[in-house]
Amino acid sequence: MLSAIIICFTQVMYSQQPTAKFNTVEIHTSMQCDMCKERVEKKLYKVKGVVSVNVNIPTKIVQITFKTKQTNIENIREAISSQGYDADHIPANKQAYDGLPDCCKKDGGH
Ligand SMILES: [Cu+2]
Repeated sequence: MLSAIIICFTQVMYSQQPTAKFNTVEIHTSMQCDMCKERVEKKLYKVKGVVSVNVNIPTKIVQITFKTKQTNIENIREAISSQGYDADHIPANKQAYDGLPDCCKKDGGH
């Protein structure tokens, strides 16, 4: 009886594996501060399929885990760009960038 339950459980695990594929990527951005971090995190968590977002401001790298069936890295880069930040080879959306506070811009008033 117990072994039957174990076999059943194992089969469920195996049958679910192909549908749940995740990918973790790192994207280089032009984020400057914690405000940028919040802005980008908020946006990325709205992207369907994104399961985790990890922003590192000192390195400006965002680590994102997503479901490969629901989204892809290009989509995610576009989402970052739409908030006014460069994402790897995709430049920041100009309108969004112009709307950022000065401290969040690349030359940041420094
Ligand atoms: Cu900022």
